[in-house]
Amino acid sequence: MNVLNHILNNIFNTKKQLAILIDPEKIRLADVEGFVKKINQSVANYIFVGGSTVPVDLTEPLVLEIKKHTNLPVVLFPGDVVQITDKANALLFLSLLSGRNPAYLIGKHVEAIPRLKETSLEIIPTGYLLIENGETSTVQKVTDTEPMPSKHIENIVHTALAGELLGMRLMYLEAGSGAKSPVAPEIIKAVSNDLSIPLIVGGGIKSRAQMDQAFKAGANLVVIGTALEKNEALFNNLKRW
Ligand code: 1GP
Repeated sequence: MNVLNHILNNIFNTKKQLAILIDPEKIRLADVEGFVKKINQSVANYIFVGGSTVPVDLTEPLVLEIKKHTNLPVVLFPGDVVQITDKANALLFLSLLSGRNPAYLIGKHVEAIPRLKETSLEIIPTGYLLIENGETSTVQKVTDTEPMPSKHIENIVHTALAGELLGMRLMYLEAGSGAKSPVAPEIIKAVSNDLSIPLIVGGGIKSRAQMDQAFKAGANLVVIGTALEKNEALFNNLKRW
């Protein structure tokens, strides 16, 4: 199964898409089965796995455990090279275009090559834009970069387009894990109006209404992580589109 084609086909068929993000540091292996069963009963299309500060060797056992309980594609959303495992279906090969830290623009990617050369993982070049939302996010701390001011919408759009022209196949607008508020609809709308590649939106989405608002503004794929970790009852609102 090719994950990028799957995403593109769904967009072609005007289908909304949801990914549930599981952070290996935030779940015990014993709880994976129950959590994944709830994902299976929801409208989710993908399971993303990753986190900003995941220690070595937590990702692979988690991916294997998830795969025991679902047929959904498992996509790595790594904070660092050590989170790469070929047990997943695909890897978002993220370049932090909002920042100016060369390590997260190209350095980590070079470091990842010895691992990637040995895998058959589907690798999806993905532009990643961290948008400011009033507090310091973990991504900001870990990558030592500044988020893009949310007022500077034109600059956000230009950065996304530069990523597209550089050959990125997906663009991810990120408010930060557990953000107080998600990326503003005006930003999503402006980026999606000009962008030709699929637009992913995540960070701080805590309700069905916020998810629907992101789709209405133009997101093709929404990511929810923290809200479901904290409140599994939210799955009840994700059973149908
Ligand atoms: C974080 O965009 C993802 O990198 C998801 O964010 O955990 O806030 O849902 P939340």
